Amino acid sequence: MRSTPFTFDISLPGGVPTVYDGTDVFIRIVRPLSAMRGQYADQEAYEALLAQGDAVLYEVYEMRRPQVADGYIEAADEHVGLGELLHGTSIVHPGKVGDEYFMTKGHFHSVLDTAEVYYVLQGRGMMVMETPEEEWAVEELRPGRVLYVPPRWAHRSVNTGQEDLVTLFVYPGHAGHDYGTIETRGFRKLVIERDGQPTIVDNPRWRSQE
Ligand code: S6P
Ligand code: ZN
Repeated sequence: MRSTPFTFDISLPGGVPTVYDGTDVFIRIVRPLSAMRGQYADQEAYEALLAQGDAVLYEVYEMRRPQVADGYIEAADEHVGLGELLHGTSIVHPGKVGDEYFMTKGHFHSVLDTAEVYYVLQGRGMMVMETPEEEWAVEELRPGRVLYVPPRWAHRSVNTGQEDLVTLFVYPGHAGHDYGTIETRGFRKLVIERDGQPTIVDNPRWRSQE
């Protein structure tokens, strides 16, 4: 793993990073439809789509960074270098489950007090966000836009367009990921297509932390 300055290119359209002198520098995470059980409001549409095949909803390419013992995050069982910045591309494919757009699982950072920056490279979408204090926000994503996700805000990318939604993300190496809270509660807001337009609606299955 590199401990000297390095560069890489992100090919567009597509968002797949290219490194010229290494093959194992990116971690590639692929999330299929089957990894999203219980997350879409229309369970029937979910099962019907899954029956047609386990489509890939999104992919993440994250640059490997040093893993050191003093950066162990117990809550996430992850080892990372304190002071490192994790970064890479997130690619959400276009599509819908019923009238709800393809989206990421979404998460809080295990170290809640860590932020993240997103830069939109391609496509159209929304970032759905909320805090444990039950504030919520939705911001539009379009090429050239930077989104700052402050500490404490859970975040989920939603692809509302016809092509891949490609973002570059950067966040602290010790942040870790808490997926369980969102898996249990869902987000307060959903983004669905209504009259051909992306529309923000209440999640009927959202559960308060109380
Ligand atoms: C990591 C950052 C992104 C997401 C990616 C996939 O903190 O927010 O790299 O991991 O967009 O989303 P998720 O919710 O499956 O991790
Ligand atoms: Zn994150």
